Amino acid sequence: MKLSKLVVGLSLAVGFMSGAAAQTTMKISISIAQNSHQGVAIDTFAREVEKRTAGRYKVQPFYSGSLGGERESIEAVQLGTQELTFTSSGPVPNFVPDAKILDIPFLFRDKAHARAVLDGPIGQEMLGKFDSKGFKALAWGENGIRHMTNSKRSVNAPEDLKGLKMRTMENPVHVAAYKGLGIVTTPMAFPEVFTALQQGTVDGQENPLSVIMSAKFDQVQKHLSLTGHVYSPGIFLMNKASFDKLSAADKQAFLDAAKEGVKVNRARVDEDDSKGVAELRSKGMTVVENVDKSRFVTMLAPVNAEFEKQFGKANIDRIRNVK
Ligand code: EAX
Repeated sequence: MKLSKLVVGLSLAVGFMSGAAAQTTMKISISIAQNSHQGVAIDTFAREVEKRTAGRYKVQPFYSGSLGGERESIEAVQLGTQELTFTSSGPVPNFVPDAKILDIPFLFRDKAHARAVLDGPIGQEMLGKFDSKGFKALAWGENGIRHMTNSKRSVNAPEDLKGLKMRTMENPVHVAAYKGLGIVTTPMAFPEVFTALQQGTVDGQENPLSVIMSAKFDQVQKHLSLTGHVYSPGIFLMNKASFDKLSAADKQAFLDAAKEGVKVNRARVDEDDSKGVAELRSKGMTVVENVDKSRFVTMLAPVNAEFEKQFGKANIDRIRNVK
């Protein structure tokens, strides 16, 4: 055994013998199942925090919205009744309005573009905007590229969406855009979606393949169209006061642990995207793979003009122009 390992082992043992008085347990939550791209993110984060702080901090993961949906979890993190959450950007603009710009449909060319933006100066600046709202945003992760499902008909073109009743995230940009596509929008927290689809309260919903599979929406939805209409960022959020209390070294440990979580999170999204269509077909879904996205973009022109006014065309172009 290496001497360093022996020293760590001994100090841990001493820690336990003295009652390990310094151990702090924190909660982290996701709204979807453990067996998912978000599950691996928080499980890895928890393991890495424990390892990197030599067990002084323990992170307890909660899955499937057992602590509430994403909006409720973000609220709890802001208040400090829960230290951490991994969430999609869906309800984030209700807390940090500047983040709205990231949810514009067809803003990113693909995942590589989105990752480059989020990991680059624009994404890092955006993480800083959470500070004044009671959060420490540890890192951008990924929810994925969103596609539409419904129980009524194959969607090949935007005209097919007219009158479809769809659950949307509680996100003002999404709601405006989907209305522009003729969809009847019903914002709803994620934990309620399966039942709403099952009971026919809504006809459809939209989510990345990772979410569609982990939530087993194939059991309650017949049609999937690879609309790829919007990229959905994920984010590791921590209560600001809880983060500020950490030593400089522990702060770094939490930031690094989040980075490790993001790595496996993105790798799982890639895996899900590559096997998703075959898997969902094998479960009985009808999949339209070749969707003419330009027709959706054209239909969204008036809504996009509105977004340009609201967020500034230069700010949107800055994102679009990242190579
Ligand atoms: O974060 O609410 C949603 O549709 C989200 O994409 C999902 O809960 C995963």
